[in-house]
Amino acid sequence: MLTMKDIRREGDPILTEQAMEIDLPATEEEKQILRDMQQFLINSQDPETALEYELRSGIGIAAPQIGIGKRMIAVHVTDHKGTLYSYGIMNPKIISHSVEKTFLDGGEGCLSVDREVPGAVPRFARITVKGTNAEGEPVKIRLKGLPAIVVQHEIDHLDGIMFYDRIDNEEASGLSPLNR
Ligand code: UDB
Ligand code: ZN
Repeated sequence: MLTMKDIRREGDPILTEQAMEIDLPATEEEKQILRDMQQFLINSQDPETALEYELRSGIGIAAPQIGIGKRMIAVHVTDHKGTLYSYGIMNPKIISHSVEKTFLDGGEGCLSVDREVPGAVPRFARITVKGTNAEGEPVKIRLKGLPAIVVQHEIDHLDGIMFYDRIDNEEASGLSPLNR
């Protein structure tokens, strides 16, 4: 079972590296890692399990965060209407997105970051994502709102990008290069 001690923290080089595409069909080991990531999110959202193992309540996780430089993400998140969006995706790719941007009020945090970093993180309001699930089936998912933000945050981890790299901070040092 994955716990917080498996989570790589800020400063670990794997969090700033590009993750590798997964050769398909995925190996049984790769599929199991994806299921373990999904189970971590479920466990972390279960009040009793979270308390027992001191888990932060996670809504998404990317393989580099557990030390695996491969393109896999898991999300397990409920939107404002109470609909559950639960996916494990290999080689996720945003194939289209809105021009409109959105951001979380109160900014973003990260399981790999043990401090608060204030500031709005611009994200596409709507995305379409393609990839392959843990069963090896192709998936194509349209998302908006919080689930869309989570998927963008997780795909950024596969590209070595942290949420604070996208904060537009005009006062300190001009716009972040990622927003230009
Ligand atoms: C999270 N959770 O899981 F807007 F009901 C964060 C942590 C780091 C605070 C645990 C979170 O933002 N929960 C949340 C947000 C809402 C409404 C709500 C619950 N992550 C996952 C992560 O670090 N993955 O790499 C950070 C999120 C920030 C934006 C999307 C992912
Ligand atoms: Zn994160």
